[in-house]
Amino acid sequence: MSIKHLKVIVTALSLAASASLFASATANTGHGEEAEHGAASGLDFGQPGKVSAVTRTVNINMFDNYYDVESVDVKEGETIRFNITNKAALVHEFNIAPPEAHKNHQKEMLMMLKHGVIQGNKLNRKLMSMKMANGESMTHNDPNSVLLEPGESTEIIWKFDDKTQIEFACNIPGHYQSGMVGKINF
Ligand SMILES: [Cu+2]
Repeated sequence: MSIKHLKVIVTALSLAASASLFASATANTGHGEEAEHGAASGLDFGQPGKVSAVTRTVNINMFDNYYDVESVDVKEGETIRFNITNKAALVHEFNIAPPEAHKNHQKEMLMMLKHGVIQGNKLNRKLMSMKMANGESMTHNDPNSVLLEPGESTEIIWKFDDKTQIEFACNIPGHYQSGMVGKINF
């Protein structure tokens, strides 16, 4: 066997290993449908992008309850860096996903609200990291989404793979409905 062939096998093995790591990491988010759409997100409508592939930076500021950007034009296959800042008085989310995924995520956000993970202007990150009695947890660590307290900022680098209908939205109960949602236009 040549070195070249060996390399191919090693790469295939490490890919398989990271794929199963990713699967267990998403399963650990523990919130049912969320885990499913999290796992599917890489295949369905895009994937976390590489820094080296970023073509553009889009600044998104969050207010109560809206984004200062109403839509973002992207090209198929483009990788965009979103610089997200919460300039509001309350906690908000920036989540890139198809409309039906937002709808599912809203149920989980309602749970997080009920359990005191989201408390108006604060996130109980300690509670988010704890396992609940049923073995689930309320971590919020999907690659396509961030939850920010007032004054916090972060970035998401996202590669838009295909022309599925995608929106960026905040799924904290009532926010999507009051207009905290924007379109990704291909
Ligand atoms: Cu919001």
